Amino acid sequence: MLEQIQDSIREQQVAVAAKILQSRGVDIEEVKRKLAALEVEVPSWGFARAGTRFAVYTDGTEPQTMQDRLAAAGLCHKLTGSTPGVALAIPRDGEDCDLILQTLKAHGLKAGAINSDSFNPRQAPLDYRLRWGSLTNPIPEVRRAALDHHLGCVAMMGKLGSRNFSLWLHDGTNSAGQLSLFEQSRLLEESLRELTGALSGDQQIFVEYKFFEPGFYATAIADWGWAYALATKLGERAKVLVDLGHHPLGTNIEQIVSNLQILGKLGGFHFNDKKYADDDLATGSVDPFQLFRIFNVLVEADFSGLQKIGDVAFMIDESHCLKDPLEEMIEAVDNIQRAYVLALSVDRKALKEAQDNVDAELGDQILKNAFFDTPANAILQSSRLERGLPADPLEELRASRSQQRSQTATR
Ligand code: PSV
Ligand code: MN
Repeated sequence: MLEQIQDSIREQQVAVAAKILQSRGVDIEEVKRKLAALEVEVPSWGFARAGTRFAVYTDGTEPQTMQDRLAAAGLCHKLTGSTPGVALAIPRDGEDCDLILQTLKAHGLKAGAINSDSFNPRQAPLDYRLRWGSLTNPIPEVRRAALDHHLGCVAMMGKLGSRNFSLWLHDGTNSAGQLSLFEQSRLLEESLRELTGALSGDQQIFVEYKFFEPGFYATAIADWGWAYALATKLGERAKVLVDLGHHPLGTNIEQIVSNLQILGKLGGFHFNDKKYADDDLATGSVDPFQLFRIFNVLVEADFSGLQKIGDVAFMIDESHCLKDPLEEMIEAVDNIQRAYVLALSVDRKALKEAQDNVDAELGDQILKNAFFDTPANAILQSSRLERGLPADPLEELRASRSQQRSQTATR
């Protein structure tokens, strides 16, 4: 009975949504079609419990192994229908490609970007001396071994059928006397040229930047300008990766996105949200309007033909410290889909006219209408139901977990 009432309310809401969109010159079926085509890549590390620099508060229920993490990713995809690709961190997820492939397949998944994590100390020469960096480490033996690790990751990409190499380096300095800035750049470029030269077929490398941490004085790739310069030097295969958490407070990220699109160098995103620094919170959980503004730019570029949405890699990179990691991942996917629906619901013709007429007030009202007055839930839910997915994946997960708990309790 309750379900029937919910279904009928949903139907009415969808009919209203269709009318609202129609009044803005937007076809709801087109929005649903685009939404269904949006793939969001989830990181294997995001299914584990993360922490701050102070502690990791595990309660024993979190995935510990690659197999556990991919099982959780499989569940995320089953519930959302939108996350078939999983970004892998090497060596954390192991280096046994057959085992990784088998596990991915068992859960209906595919390999996403390969993250060549070279920040965790391991066997010599990649031991404590990684404190001086990886690809810019002034100790030749360490630098070579770090580069070899990256080349090993490229070899794994071939075996796993992964297209994208996500490059983030922990390289940086804490003071001006530690390393010449010129030397840091020279070593970086030399290493990256060899790395990029190893790519083949349609493989690409995404250069990620971050203005601080762990280098607090000068990180090797601190901002989008330098990431762009490197991507340009490295050629066609290299693009820039925008991690939302890697900017100083107040940065206009959507402008960086549009600039990179104009320059033909936007590779993709690491979605997350922040309040103060690289907080790695669920994307859209602190500032959903920022996420909307970013999607607004992406949709405009898609419509104008500058860059198709399908050519952008949508990846999540979050650190799930407090909430249940799988739940927080589903929350993030939902927030991304929501932002996309809202951006697709903008009255583009009216916005263009307002901008041509320098009617800034009207332009802002048009964006605000789309953000605040689009029944996004109804659109998202009906699109999911049409694809045989649960209307609310988070609620579905919670319901199935509580059912499992009560079954175990009565046994
Ligand atoms: C660094 O802060 C980063 O954003 C990079 O993408 C890493 O690969 C990721 O976090 C995982 O810690
Ligand atoms: Mn990142």
